[in-house]
Amino acid sequence: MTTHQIRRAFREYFERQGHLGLPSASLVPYDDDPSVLLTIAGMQPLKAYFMGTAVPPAPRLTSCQKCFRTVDIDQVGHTARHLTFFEMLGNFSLGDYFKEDAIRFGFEVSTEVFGLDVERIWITIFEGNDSVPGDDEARARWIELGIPSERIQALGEADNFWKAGPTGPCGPNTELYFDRGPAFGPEGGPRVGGDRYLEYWNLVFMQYERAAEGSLSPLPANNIDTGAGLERIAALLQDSPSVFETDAFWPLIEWAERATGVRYGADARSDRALRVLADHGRAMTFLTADGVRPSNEGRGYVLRRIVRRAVAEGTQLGLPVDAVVALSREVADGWGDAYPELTRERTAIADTLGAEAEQFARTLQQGRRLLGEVIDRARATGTVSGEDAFRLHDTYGFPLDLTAEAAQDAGLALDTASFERLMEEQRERSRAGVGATTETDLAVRAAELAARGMRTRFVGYDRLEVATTVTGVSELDGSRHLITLAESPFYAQGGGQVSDRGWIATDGHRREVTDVLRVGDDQVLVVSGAALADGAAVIAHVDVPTRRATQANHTGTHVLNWALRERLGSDVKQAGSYVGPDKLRFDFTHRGRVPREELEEIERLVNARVAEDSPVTWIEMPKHEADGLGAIGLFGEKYGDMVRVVSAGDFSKELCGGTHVARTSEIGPFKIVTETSVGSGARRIEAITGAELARWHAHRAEELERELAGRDARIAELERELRRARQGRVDPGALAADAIDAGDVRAVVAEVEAGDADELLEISDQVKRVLGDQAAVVLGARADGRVLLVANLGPGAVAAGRSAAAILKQIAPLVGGGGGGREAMARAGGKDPARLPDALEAARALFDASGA
Ligand code: ALA
Repeated sequence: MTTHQIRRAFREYFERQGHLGLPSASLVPYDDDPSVLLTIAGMQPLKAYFMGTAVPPAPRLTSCQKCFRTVDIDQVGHTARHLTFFEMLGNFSLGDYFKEDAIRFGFEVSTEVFGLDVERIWITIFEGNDSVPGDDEARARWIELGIPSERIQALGEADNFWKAGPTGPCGPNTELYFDRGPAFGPEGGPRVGGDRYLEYWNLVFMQYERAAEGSLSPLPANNIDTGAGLERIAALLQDSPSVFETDAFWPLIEWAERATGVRYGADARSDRALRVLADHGRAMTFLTADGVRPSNEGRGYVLRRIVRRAVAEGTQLGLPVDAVVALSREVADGWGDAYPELTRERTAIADTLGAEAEQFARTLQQGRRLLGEVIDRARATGTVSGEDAFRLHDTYGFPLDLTAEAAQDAGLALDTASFERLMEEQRERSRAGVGATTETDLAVRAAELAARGMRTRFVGYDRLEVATTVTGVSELDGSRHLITLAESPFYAQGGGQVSDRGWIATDGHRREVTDVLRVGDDQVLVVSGAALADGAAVIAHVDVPTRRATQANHTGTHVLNWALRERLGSDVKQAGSYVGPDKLRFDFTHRGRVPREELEEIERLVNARVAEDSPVTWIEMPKHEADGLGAIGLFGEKYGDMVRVVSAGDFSKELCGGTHVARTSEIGPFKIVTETSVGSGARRIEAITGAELARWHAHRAEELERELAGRDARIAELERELRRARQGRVDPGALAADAIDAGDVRAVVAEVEAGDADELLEISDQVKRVLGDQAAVVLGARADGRVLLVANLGPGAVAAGRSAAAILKQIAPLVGGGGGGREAMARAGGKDPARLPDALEAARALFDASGA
C-alpha cells in the first residue's frame, strides 16, 4: 500500500464504523491552548471535547493530523525512524465506545485493512500504579481476539500511560507492536526495547484529567484517543528498513542524491545529512505553510532551528544555501494533494525559507571559522567546553546541534551540562527582567479556580454591564483576589485584543477589576479591594471609554487587513497583532518595506471605508461554512465546532473572537504612525484612530512648535557666527591701503563677502574709520542671488560735495536695481549679480582724477 492508500483506507474504515472524518487542523494550536508550541497529536485540536468544555460535531471522529514533536529534533538523522513532522492517523470516541470496540477496531484495521500477520503482532498494556489499577480488561479483550497472553506485556507509566501535557486529559493505554524479525534484534517482545519490535499504534483510554498538583480526577465521560504514525505504518507495509525509504519520502532522498551527487547508503555521515534534509525539508515546508515564521522564540525558533540545521547539513554536502527552496517544492509536489495549503502558500514558503537560509549562511560562515578554532583547542582535553558552545550559540547564533555534531565527528565529547547551566542562567536573567515567574503562578492559580466551578458565560459582545453572581473566590494576597462570575461582560485578552478593565460592585462598594485572565474558553478576574463572598450578587461593569477605543482599534485592524491585501496582494497574512485602547499593531507577512506612497494609499482606503459607515456584524457558524465564505483567520483553528465570523460591510470577513464597533464610522479617523520590520519576511504597522488620533495631533503640534522655536534660535545663532567669521575675513586695513586718491576724497570701491545689507554696512563703517574724514566707501556684495550695494561717506567727503545717494543712483541701475538714502549713507539692491563688476567700475570712474 502506498502512503496515500493507507491514509485513505484508514479513513474509509472508520467512516464505515460511523466516524465523522475531519480535515487536519493547523500545526499551530488554537490560541487558547498554551500548553504546547505545536500540535503534537491527533487529539490536540479535540482537547476541549475530551474535557467536556465544547460539544463535538459527532461522538465518533477520525482524522489524519499534521503533528510536530520538538523533542525529537536532535534525534533526526541519527536513526531510521525519528521524524520531527509526521502524520498521525487516529480514531476518537467522545463518550461513545470504549475499550472493547477500540481494541476490536485496532485489531481489524491491523489485520484486515493493513494485512499485517497476526502472529507477529505484540501488545503492551498498563501494569497499574497507586492511583490507577492494572488494565485486566484490555488484556482480556486482546485474548478474546486471539492474541496469546505470551505476546501481551504489562509495562509502567512511562510506556503505557499517555498524557497530552503536564496537565489535562490522560489515561492508560494499550499499544500495538509489530515484530520485524530476528534481523532487527533480540527476542523478548516490546519490553526489551530496540528496533525489532516497532510500535505502530497507541490506543489511549482517556478517562482522567490531571490537575496542576498531579492529582487525577475522572473526565465527564470515558473517551478513546488513538494515534498511529502514518510513516511507520508505511515502512511496515512496504517492508522498508527506514521511514526514509517509503514511497512518500524516497523522492526527497532521491532529490538530495541528485542535487549533491552523494548516494544514500554509501556512508553513515552523509546518510545522516540526507535524512536531515528529507525530514527537516518536509517539516519546514509544512510549518511555513501554516503561517509560522522564523524568529528567536517559540515556534518561530523551532522553524529557525530546522532550517539552520538543514542548511548546515546541505552545505556540508556542497548544496547552495537556498537549496531548501527547491526542496520545499519537492515537498509540495509530494504532499500537495493531501494538503492543499502547500500549493496555495508556495510563494510565501519559497520567500520565507530563501530569506532565512541566506541570513543563516552569513552566520554560518563566521561560526564555522570559530568552531574550527574551538575544536582544535578542545583536542588537548578531549572535550569541547560548555562555555565555548554557549559563546558560539549566544554570540554567533551558531546552533548547539552543529557544535555537537562537529565534536562527535572529531571524536570529542561536549560538556552539555555546562552549556545547559549557562543557558539556564541566561533564561534566569531574562526572567528576572520580566517577572515571568509570578505570571506563571497567577496562571496556575487561575486555572485551578476556573476548574472548580461552572464556566463563565461571556456576555460582553453586546453588554457592558450585567447583574450576576460570584461563583468562586481565591485570595491572591492581602489586597487582591481571583474571582469567577456566572456571567461576565469583561473581555479576556485573546486574539490580540487586551483585557477589559472596570469594576465589580456589591452593596454599593466598588472593587476594581485590574485584569481578566483567559483560561481555555473560560475566564478569571483579578480584583483589588476587600474580599468578596462566594455567591454574592454583584454588578459587573466594563470601563466604557477604554472598551470603545479598543473596539474601534479592533475593527480598524480588520479594515487595515483588508486594505493591505487590497494593495499588496492576498498573500499578505496576519502574523500577530495588538489591539488596545491606545493603538493597534498589525504584523503581516511581506517582503521588503512598504513604500511611503503605498502606506498613504492604504491609509486612504481605510479612511474611505470608515467614511462609508458600513455596518459591522458577526455570526457564529461551523468552521467549514466560514471557509466557504472566504473568511480569513489566524493562528490555527479548532475544527468541527463553531467559529465567529466578523464582517465589515461586504469587504471584510474574519474569524475573530474579539469585540467590535457597530459601524465603521465609529472607528473615526485612522492614521498609520510607523511601518517597521519584525524579522525576515514580516512587517509591522502601528496605527491610531479616533480620539487617540486627535490627542496625537495635538501632541504632535506641540512637539513641532517646540522644534520650530528651537530651530529659530539655532538659526539666529548660526547667522551670528557666520557674520563673525566673514568679518574676520574682510580686512578693512587692506581695503583702505588700496584707496584711490581722488583729491577731495580717499575712495575705496570693492566687492566683499557679506550675508546681508547690515553686514555690508558694518564693513563699510570699518573701512571708513580707517580712511578718516575724507572717506568715500562704495561696497558691493552678492547674497542669495541678489546684489547689495552701500555707499558710506565721511563728513569731509560730504562737505566736498559728494553724495552717497547720488552715487548709488548712478550705479544701481546697472545691476537692475534702485535704492536710496542720504548724502552720508545710502543703500541699494539689485537683481543682476553678474553685472556687479560693471557697477563698481562705474563707481570707480566717479573718483577718477576728473573727480566730482
Ligand atoms: N494521543 C496519543 C498519542 O499521541 C494517541 O500517542
